[in-house]
Amino acid sequence: MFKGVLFDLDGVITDTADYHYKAWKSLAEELDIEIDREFNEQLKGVSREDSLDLILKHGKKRNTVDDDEFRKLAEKKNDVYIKMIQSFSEEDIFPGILSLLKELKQHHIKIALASASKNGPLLLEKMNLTHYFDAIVDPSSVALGKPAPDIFIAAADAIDCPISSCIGIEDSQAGITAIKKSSALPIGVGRSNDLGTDISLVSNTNDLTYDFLTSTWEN
Ligand code: B16
Ligand code: MG
Repeated sequence: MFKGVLFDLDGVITDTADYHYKAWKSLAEELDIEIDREFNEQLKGVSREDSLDLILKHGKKRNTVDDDEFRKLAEKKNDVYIKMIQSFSEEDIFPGILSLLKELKQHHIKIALASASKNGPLLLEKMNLTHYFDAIVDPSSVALGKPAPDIFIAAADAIDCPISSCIGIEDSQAGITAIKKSSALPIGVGRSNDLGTDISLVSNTNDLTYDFLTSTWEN
């Protein structure tokens, strides 16, 4: 039986994936770079700096931006994003997530956050979810971001569970790859077109119940 669940945040616990996209899109427009939702699939789960790097390369402008300008652009995107999430509250928790967290607690399953976002702790606070988490990994403490497995391995360590006894839940291509490499069991939130046909998927977080996790684990 699984002993721990490692949660991604943006796109799994709440709808911030869309706010990240909108904040990047507005920055990209200022730089005369066109991005769409299909391109955005590559940005999901990827750190702020790596996302900006991908956008600039996509617009063939990477060489025109020096380190100082790069830092300012990353900060600018974050300022826009922070404004967007100021009003977040319990009402912004995706359907089914609160009851899943409660069920996991009742069954003494450990819970960790494995989000690439430096804003993760702030969002959990705003949604009043911090107390459900036995550990929150600081993404700047791991050597490599998703799709490397580091953050999921660190999350399992932080809750004292062998990684092979953990389930990881993700909405991004980079995150699913990271979970697979870590040897935790992946569950995806999204479409098979984006996340693949070889893992257990839900299209709606309402389907993420303790029974669903158990049956996925046992299959
Ligand atoms: P921040 P997750 C990721 O969070 C997002 O999916 C990704 O779009 C974002 O660039 C990254 O966090 C960094 O976020 O700029 O807030 O530090 O999906 O891993 O929970
Ligand atoms: Mg995500």
